[in-house]
Amino acid sequence: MERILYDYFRSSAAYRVRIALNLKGVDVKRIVVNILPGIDEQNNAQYRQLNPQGRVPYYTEDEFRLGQSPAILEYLEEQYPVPALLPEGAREKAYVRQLSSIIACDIHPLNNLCVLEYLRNELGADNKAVEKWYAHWIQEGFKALEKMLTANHKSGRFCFGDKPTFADICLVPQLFNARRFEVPLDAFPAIVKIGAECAKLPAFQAAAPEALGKD
Ligand SMILES: N[C@@H](CCC(=O)N[C@@H](CS)C(=O)NCC(=O)O)C(=O)O
Repeated sequence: MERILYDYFRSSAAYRVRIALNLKGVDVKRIVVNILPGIDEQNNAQYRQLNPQGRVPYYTEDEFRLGQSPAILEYLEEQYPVPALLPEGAREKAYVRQLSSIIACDIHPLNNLCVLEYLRNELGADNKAVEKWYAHWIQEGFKALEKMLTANHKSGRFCFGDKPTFADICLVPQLFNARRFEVPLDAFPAIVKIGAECAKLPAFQAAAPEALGKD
């Protein structure tokens, strides 16, 4: 079977999938789709034919094709269950998905490349305004996450207990973005601490944009 990840080193959604694949020890061939503004390989007819949404990540196993990092994570969890990246128990799983969704559904879509380009090109926002927008949505989401990670006894080394889950897989790329755009993180010590724990694991290290270099 040939597994392919259509990927871009600085895509945080693709970064999630790379971490999960590494944690589970699933080998893939990486195909780079350069989404840098001005290059925009995601809009090439050939790529659009494969993935009509024109985004990364996109994951294939022979003829099986899947977009959307949360769907890919769920698929990998079912298909390659060891090590588990969701805890046992319906409520525990739902809690981890809740943390992940704050990032994947509420923070990330507002700060996506095409949204920032729309603010700049269609609505006339300058860089300062775009940076303010970017930081605002990260901080809004992180405020809630920080409270949740400190107000209960569910977190440990990681967002839930002492093993990495989907929540950490979503958190680390979002932290990378926050640092890249110099969003102050002083108000989020629990998030920063968990990020540092994740950074000790080879699976997270190998998935990091800096480990891949500029594609
Ligand atoms: N919800 C999607 C988001 C995918 C997504 O938007 N990826 C970005 C990179 S992080 C992208 O491909 N952007 C291209 C564009 O905005 O044109 C997921 O989680 O996979």
